[in-house]
Amino acid sequence: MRLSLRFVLPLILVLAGIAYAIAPLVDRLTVGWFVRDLDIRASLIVNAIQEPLQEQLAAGRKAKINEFFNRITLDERLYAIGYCASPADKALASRSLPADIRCAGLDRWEEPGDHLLASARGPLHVAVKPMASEAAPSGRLVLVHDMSFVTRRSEETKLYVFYFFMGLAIVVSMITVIIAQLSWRGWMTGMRALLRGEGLLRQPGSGAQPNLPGFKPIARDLQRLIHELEVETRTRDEAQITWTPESLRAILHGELRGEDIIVVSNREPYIHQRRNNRIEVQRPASGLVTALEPIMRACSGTWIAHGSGSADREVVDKHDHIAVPPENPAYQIRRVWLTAEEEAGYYYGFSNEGMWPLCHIAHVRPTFRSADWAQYVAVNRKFAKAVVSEARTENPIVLVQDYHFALLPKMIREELPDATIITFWHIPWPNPESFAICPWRDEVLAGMLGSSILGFHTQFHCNNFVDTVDRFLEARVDRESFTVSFGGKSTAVRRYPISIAWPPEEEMVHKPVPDCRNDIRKMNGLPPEHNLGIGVDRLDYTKGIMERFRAIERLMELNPEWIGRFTFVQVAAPTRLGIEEYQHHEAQVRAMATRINSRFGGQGPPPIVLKVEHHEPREVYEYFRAADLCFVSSLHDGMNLVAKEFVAARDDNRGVLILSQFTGAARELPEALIVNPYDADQCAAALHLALIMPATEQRDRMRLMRGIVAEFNVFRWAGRMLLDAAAMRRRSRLTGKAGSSKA
Ligand code: GDG
Repeated sequence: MRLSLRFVLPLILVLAGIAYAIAPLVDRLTVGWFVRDLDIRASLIVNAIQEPLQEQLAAGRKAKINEFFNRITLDERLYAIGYCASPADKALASRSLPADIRCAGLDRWEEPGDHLLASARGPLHVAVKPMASEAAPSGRLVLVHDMSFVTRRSEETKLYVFYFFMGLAIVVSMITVIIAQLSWRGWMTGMRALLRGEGLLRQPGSGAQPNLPGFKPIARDLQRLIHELEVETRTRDEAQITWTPESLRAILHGELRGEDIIVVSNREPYIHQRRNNRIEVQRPASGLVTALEPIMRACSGTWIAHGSGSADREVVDKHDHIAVPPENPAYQIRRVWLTAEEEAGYYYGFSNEGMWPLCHIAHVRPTFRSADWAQYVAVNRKFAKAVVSEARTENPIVLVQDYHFALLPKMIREELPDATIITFWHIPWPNPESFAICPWRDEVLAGMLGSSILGFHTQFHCNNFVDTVDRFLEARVDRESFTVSFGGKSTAVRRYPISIAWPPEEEMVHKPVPDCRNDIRKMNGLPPEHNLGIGVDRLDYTKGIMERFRAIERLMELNPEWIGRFTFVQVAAPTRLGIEEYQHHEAQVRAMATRINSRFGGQGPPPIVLKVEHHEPREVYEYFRAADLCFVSSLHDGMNLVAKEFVAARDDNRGVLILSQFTGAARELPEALIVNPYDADQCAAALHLALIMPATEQRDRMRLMRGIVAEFNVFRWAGRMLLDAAAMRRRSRLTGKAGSSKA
């Protein structure tokens, strides 16, 4: 309809203009025709009355002649008639002859021209005709015709011309609009389908999508071209951008028009704890928080998370908001309160006894309970409500974090169909056989597929996810574009390797490396030049801490020269203590450290210093800077940020990273000593190699790794997702649907 108006109105205006312009022309033409007719008519009248008039003139009956003329002018059109014998005479004429017409001035009416005379009655036409006969008295006849009928007809003609052009405009525009609409619809249907990457290439009958044969030859090429252009633009843009908080902000304000970002995660970035009548702010040990906190500082917005601190309720406003970071607020946390039952079922139960072991190959069996599942569903619903209440527009950008919220994307999509939902899965995704263990596997998958974009750290995990969907759901999987269409929506499955902020905060690295080395050694009762290794992890069985200790033990066995000369400090942040498996694991780790220390620690410093307590990030960095090596031995890890943090901390280009091949980070940091944590001998050899590695080799390896972490920092991670979200929103506007495109 809008299209029709946009087309018809200008057309009508143009044609009205044309009609307006040609009306005077038509007018002049018709007047010309009528004047010629009146001239002919005048000649006819003269011929007709000539004889009787001459008889009367010859008889000298002037009164009769006037009477005769008055009779003739009863004719509707002949207004007046007169006879002039010579220019000096007075005219014999009907009563109606205008005073302006006198015998003396008849010559003027014989000259070429329209011969029009204005009068109160309207325009008059004056024709002067000589009497033709030579025998009888000569002279000239003046015939005055009433032209008002010509004016009337001319007006009517103008009106007809105007109506004609209007009618023509309407008919032409209607025909054009109908034709345009038909072909436009066809094109739009084709283009939309094409831009959604579907439909046109399928055979008739294979689905509900239109099959437009006209597009077939170009569809695949066009689709590929769009994809390539997108990838190329993204790659070029990505490579050209120096990824900083500022560039991220620029994307947010440019590409995403300053949209608000809502992050949802279980763990909050700042926890308020009451200790000895004081409220302390703690930064939790969490890779997710480490990665997302600088993003939120750059982007502002709202971070929705479980308020788990003992003093959390005391510090929020009446909307459960608190501005953070405390020293320099940049964004707000919206705290969601959970009951003990909810936390037990949703967090400890389904998330950490079910999903966590399900997704990690760490040989711990997942435990699934229906009561936990019920709480998981309820808590996901609770967070969905929080998202809706925090959304300021109908199409916010929501970043859903991790396996605690597999159902959340679908729940948000139901309430905010136009939202752009980016879900990031921070842990690995298992193969379909392993995932099949989950009794609610279909619900979990359907929930995740409410996302517009679903991100994993590695392509391997993306592949596993797509294979799982393909195996268990009635979904369409496109392996070329890596999208899954399910329930009328499509989800892009993408690889976004996470990272850390670069450069690291000044506060983390301002203490010089020699000072860190001295202070940390002194603090742990170690000699100044003692060889030091570091491990920093949550006390989680997936981190391979026991395998790490086993490798240290093996090092002492194979290379006893390190006994008393090498100590490994393990910073182990307590985690998930409500779960039996974790309590058991902690006990095993403690026992193992004690056993190894008693075996090799007799003659001096112990091989292992185990610190099961929370450390602030600044202290963690001090350990990184003090150490000769860092050992990351995860049995399975989505990425592992500790490895990247160690690299970031070493601005002196020293230190060796030993890294498990089962971490996502191992794909990005091949200059680390890559090991299989299950192979104690290999790990012991790597420890030995690290301890004897020349400074030059350490520097070469560290420089390369620092280059990678600097370039692929966390701002790039978030920026890539937001750029993809922006492209998706642009594409959705084009195809007429935001958030997630219709399948
Ligand atoms: C998940 C995935 C993925 C450790 N101890 C303390 C402490 N930390 C910090 C480290 C690091 C973070 O915690 C741990 O990050 P990771 O990446 O190693 O591991 P997860 O917590 O399991 O994270 C993982 C990550 O999500 C991001 O996607 O890489 O694969 O499992 O920043 O420094 N921090 C503090 N005190 C400690 O005692 N403050």
